[in-house]
Amino acid sequence: METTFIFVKPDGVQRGLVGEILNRFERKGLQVVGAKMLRVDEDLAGKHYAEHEGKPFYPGLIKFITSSPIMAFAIRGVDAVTVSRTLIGATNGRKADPGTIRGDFGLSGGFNMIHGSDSIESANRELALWFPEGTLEYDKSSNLWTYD
Ligand code: YYY
Ligand code: MG
Repeated sequence: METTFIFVKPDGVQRGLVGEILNRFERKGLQVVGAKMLRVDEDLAGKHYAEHEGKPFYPGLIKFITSSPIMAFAIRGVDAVTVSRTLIGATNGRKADPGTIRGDFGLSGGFNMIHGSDSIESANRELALWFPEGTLEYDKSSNLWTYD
């Protein structure tokens, strides 16, 4: 089992896509083990996107992420990091495959509705940053019928 970190970005919240997006993770069989809605400040945005500091799109990215509330989730399951990235799709909505979140709902490179950790190391770093209080531990009974 792995736990990964995702958040619905300001465009996804503003467009009323939180339920639609979360549903994709739930129907896949993944388990929600943490959830919170918040307005991201510059400090948290900078720490979260530290790897992109100095890139041309960085200032616009920070402005966007801090512009309006987001909704964050901790998501647990077997290979949760990779499975979540597959559900999310390629960074640019115009290139993302149909059937993925970005492929189904977006046409933008920047306004791409959702973040998902790109590796187990990133997930652990991001979960510590966004859920310092930790995530929940509880049995998901349907796991018995989800994994063989
Ligand atoms: O992991 P992912 O979100 O798919 O992309 P990253 O390469 O980590 O970039 C983070 C974030 O930055 C991306 O979701 C949109 C934005 N961005 C951009 O606006 N323009 C780019 N050329 C690359 C990324
Ligand atoms: Mg990334």
